[in-house]
Amino acid sequence: MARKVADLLWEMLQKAGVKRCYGIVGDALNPVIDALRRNGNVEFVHVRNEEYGVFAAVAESYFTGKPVAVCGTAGPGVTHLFNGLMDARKEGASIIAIAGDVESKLIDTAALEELNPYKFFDAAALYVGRIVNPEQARAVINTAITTAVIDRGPTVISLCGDVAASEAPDGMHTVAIPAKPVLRPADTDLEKLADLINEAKTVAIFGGEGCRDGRNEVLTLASKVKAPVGYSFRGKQWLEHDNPYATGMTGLLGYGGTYRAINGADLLLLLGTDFPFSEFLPDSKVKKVQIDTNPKHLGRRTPLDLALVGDVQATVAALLPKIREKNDTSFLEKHLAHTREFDELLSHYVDKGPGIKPIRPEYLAATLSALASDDAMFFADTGTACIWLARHIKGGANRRLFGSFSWASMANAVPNAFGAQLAYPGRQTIALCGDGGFTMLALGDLPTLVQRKARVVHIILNNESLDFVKIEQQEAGFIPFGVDFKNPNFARVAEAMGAKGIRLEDPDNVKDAITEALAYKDGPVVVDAVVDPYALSLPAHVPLHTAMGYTLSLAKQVLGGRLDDVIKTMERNVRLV
Ligand SMILES: Cc1ncc(C[n+]2csc(CCOP(=O)(O)OP(=O)(O)O)c2C)c(N)n1
Ligand SMILES: [Mg+2]
Repeated sequence: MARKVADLLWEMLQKAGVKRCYGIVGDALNPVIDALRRNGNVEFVHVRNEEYGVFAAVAESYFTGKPVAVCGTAGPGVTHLFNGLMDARKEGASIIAIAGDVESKLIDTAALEELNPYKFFDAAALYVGRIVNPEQARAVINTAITTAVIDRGPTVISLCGDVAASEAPDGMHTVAIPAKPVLRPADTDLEKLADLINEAKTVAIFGGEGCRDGRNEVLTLASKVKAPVGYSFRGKQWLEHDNPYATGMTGLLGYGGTYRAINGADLLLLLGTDFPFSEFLPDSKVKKVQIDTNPKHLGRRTPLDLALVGDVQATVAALLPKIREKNDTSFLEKHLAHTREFDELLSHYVDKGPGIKPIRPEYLAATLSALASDDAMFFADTGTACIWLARHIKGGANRRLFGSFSWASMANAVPNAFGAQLAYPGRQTIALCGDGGFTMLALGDLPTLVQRKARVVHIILNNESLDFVKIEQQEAGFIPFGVDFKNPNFARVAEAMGAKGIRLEDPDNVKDAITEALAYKDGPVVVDAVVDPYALSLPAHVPLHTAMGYTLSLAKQVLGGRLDDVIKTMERNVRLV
């Protein structure tokens, strides 16, 4: 049989390292999926919603560093991909979306399911190619693959069914993918940076995702200049564990001494981070330097004294020999002490947890962290799950944490976990889900996990509310509205779907339930944990007229970096009103 355009597609994707394609088949994609079947080297993962497939692909790509394919077919199936592709764009995952297109003779005729891929994918994709002629295929597929891999983001190949089924042109179809380039600033800029660091009495570091490969270099720099090291949510897994200089996170989810450290230093080094909450970054009192591979990140969150394009590992390695060791540890000690105080504060509801019903999410998360394995992978839904992940799930050299940290979509955790589980079968994979998030996307695809015996541990924070938004509304001085709902017993629903279900209502059972869930080897397990919906929302209990002013004041305090004081206030009041 003659080689088709669709065969060429899978050959090239396979050569680029694609192992899986997540999605749903249909019309324009039928010849494409038939070619996948013939090829036999790329696994098709049928999901019940294309969006779920993209979130799974995002996590697989993020952790393996390899490109992953997703597919959806003409019009409606394609539109379901969109939210996941935005997530891929923001989280930096190499995703190649194969979008079924109407027959080429129908383009621009308002045909059934017709969608203009250029307009539609404009906000999400780094590149959109529409194959309407077999002669274009090699170049378009090559560009989609290399762009996704090198620029780490989503690209789209829009493919008409009739063209996919057409004969492919002869010729070479290899895909040459370069290794990640080493990017380092000019020597003059490195000299300027060394001077700034050597002249500063106190230095603080704030790192993000860009420290993924540069952890050792960053810690060596911190030890040389006695700098406290704070991190963004995406930097947590690279910089928190086994780090004697770690002072925690800042921002709305923050904890620890970082806010004061970065606002109180002479010089702040922003390393590989695009931390978006400018109001937590210092003003001109503190000199600021930013290092990032992406020039668009430089200076957009805060004005800089020096901006360097480079990857953190190569740049800091080149910098280290130019740095004079500092001996004064008092600045570092002060902020480490503050971090320890904060840790004690955070442990309050963990320590008291066994005696409090409904279950405190802090206690649930901390128990999970303690019982999970050293190489567990944790995923959190956007919502309060992120707060508990940030504060109570401890990182480790081989632990991994992921979420929709930059796009902030709901319902990401379970599909993320599924993708990671397929890439690393058998490794402990835990999704901390909101009940809103679970019912939005995860529930519909639970049968997919059952069918594949995918070992995803779902821990549902069953608070019968969109709690994160409830907190947001209160902090902005609104009366909570549109945020409450009723749930079924998710453990029973899970059992009916063929998964293992565990209903958890009593704090005395937290340890046993989590132990049982983590030990389950036969497929997905759903722990339906009925948790305290007021865990972080004291103002809900306060009379309304007081609540307005009070919550506004709380928000301002949080924005002013006084999260510790806010928590102290809550600690003292939450059970009294
Ligand atoms: C797709 C999407 N819709 C809406 C939002 C706004 N939003 C952010 S968090 C949240 C509430 C999440 O509720 P749930 O999953 O129950 O988690 P909880 O905060 O209650 O733990 C909402 C509605 C969003 N980020 N993404
Ligand atoms: Mg909820």
